[in-house]
Formats: sequence, structure tokens, C-alpha cells
Amino acid sequence: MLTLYHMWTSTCSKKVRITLAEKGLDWESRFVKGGAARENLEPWYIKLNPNGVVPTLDHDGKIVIESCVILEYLEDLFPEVRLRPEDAYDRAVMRLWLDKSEHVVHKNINVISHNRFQAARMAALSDEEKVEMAGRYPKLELRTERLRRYREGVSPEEEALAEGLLAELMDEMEATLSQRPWLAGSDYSLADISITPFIERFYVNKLESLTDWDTRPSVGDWWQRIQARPSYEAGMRLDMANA
Ligand SMILES: N[C@@H](CCC(=O)N[C@@H](CS)C(=O)NCC(=O)O)C(=O)O
Repeated sequence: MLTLYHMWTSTCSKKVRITLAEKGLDWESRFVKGGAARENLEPWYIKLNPNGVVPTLDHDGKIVIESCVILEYLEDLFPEVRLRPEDAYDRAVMRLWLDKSEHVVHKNINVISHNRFQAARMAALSDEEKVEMAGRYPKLELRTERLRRYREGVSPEEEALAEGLLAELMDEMEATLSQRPWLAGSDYSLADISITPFIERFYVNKLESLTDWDTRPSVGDWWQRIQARPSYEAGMRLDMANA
């Protein structure tokens, strides 16, 4: 039995839901309430995921965290629908994209989203409230980073750097996809899945320079093919975006 603890709007959860859909697996949904409810920081959830973030996979009582680790775990368990290249070099390339999805894309889109979606709410809070909110994250790094962001916000320089880093990554995607159909070679793989939710997030953040497909036609073509896959609708659940 596979149970996924997730949030509908979370990019990291979407990666896992797309993978489950691609593999045609049955899974039980445990929706973790975000926003003001912050169920991800409740003691019961932190017992499952010591970082206090989604997603978390429960496979017959075995708990797996970190979205990219979950993707590979699902691939190891259910290889019938193959989402990892057979060739060792292509597999290494795939893992580099997984790493970038976490350390370049997720990291920098979070920086950009702050001013658009969170800054106004934070400005209305007292310093005590900010300390209390950040203090609920179980890990020192996230606590420290969140408190700094709640207090100081994201500067225009930080935001410009984040957008620059995302543009650099999109250029790398363009160079890759102009040579081959998918990010890790000739077949669709976890590499493509790991980037998919963030492209939609670029649209939500109105990052028009990143979604201008005249500038990056090969990525534009890839994006059309991604959205045409049944797993896109199933995994992204755009209809649930505000749930
Ligand atoms: N490296 C983690 C990151 C997980 C993460 O940051 N999840 C976000 C949603 S995409 C979250 O739970 N945010 C809730 C919060 O920050 O309070 C993974 O890939 O699973």
C-alpha cells in the first residue's frame, strides 16, 4: 500500500503524483493542510517527516521523504513502466537534473514567490509572531532562513539573481533539448518529471521571460509534449490548485 502525504499546490508533491500516474499505481491520498493550518508542522507529521515539509511516502509502513528520493524509490519498486535510462551515463545525466530541480529550480522559485505571495502577509505580523512562525520548523537551517525572510523579505537584488539563475537553467534546457527529445536522452524520464511542476509555477509567478518559447523553442516543444501526457493532468491536478 502506498500512501502519499502531500499538498495539492506543492511542486515537490506534483513530481511524485506525476510519477505515480505515469506508472499507473494506486495510492492513498493524505492531504496535508498548508497555509494558516500548517499541518506540516504538527508533531504527528514531523514524526513522519523530520523536516516538516511535503511530500512523504508511506510504503507499507516504510517512510520515505525527499521528493527526488521518492521518485527513485518508486522506480526501484515498480520498474515495469521505465522512467530511468538504462544507459549509465544517461542515468547520471538524469540525476543531475533531479539535483538541479531541487537546488536550482525549487530554491530560486521560492525566493521569487516570496514577494509575490507572502511578503504582504508577513509585513502585517509582529516580530514575536514571525519568531513563533519560524520557530515551528524543526530544522535549524529552515528556521533560520525563514526567520530572516519573514523579517527582511527578499531584496530586489536577491530576486534578480534568482531569476537570472532560473534563466541560466532554462538556457541549459534549451541546449539539451535541441539535441535530444528528453532531458536525459531518447526517453521520457524522472529528469523531465522533476522539472515539470516548476514550469507551471513560472506561469503562476508571471515570469514571462522564462516562458517565452520564441526564445527557447526546444523547451517550448518539450513543454507541449509534457502537457499532452495524461500524467500531467493527473499529477498536477490543476483543478485542485486552490484546495
Ligand atoms: N527537498 C524537499 C523539499 C520539500 C519542500 O520544501 N516542500 C514544500 C512544498 S514544495 C513544503 O512542504 N513547504 C511547506 C512549508 O515550507 O511550510 C523535497 O524535495 O521533498
